[in-house]
Amino acid sequence: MSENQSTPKTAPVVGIIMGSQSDLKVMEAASEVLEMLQVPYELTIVSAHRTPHRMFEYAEGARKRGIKIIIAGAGGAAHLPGMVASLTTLPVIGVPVKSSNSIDGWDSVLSILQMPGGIPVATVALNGAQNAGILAAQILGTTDAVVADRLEKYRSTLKDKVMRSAEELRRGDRDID
Ligand code: RP5
Repeated sequence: MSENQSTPKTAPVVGIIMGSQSDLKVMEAASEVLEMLQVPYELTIVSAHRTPHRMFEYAEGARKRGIKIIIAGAGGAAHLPGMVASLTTLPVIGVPVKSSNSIDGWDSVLSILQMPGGIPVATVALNGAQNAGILAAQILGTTDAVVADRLEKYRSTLKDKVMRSAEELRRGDRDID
């Protein structure tokens, strides 16, 4: 299966898939964080309901193609992450998307979260694609010291930002809208 591979140019180790083009505005947060951490990924659309055979092909072929972790996002009757998890022993991170066919987002969350014993999906928050990307990098970081180091640096930037905001507040530099 040929996939739309984004930067960086080396072979992808994370597969980002989503049920519809309409999920992209949420799911691109996962690709942005992987780009920042220089983790090669691929990104494509695989619908559990509209392209079930493509889903089988993707999930069953992913490991052979060098993918180590799959991030799968879907909304409403969000069966993609769970079904992909049932077809591979690669770790699957599920992103519930609040989509056009979601009632309130809980439908997406529960469809992905409540997996039966034996077939786990690591479910992040509603629209939590950024954390899905970070979690994928953290899993890679268990065996890749370079990625682990980039994650440490990223964490430092988060801490620095909080400390800067706290200092601005202390000095009374707070913006008032
Ligand atoms: C799900 O249905 C997709 O993951 C998407 O979140 C939702 C709506 O899809 P579209 O009708 O916008 O294509 O399968």
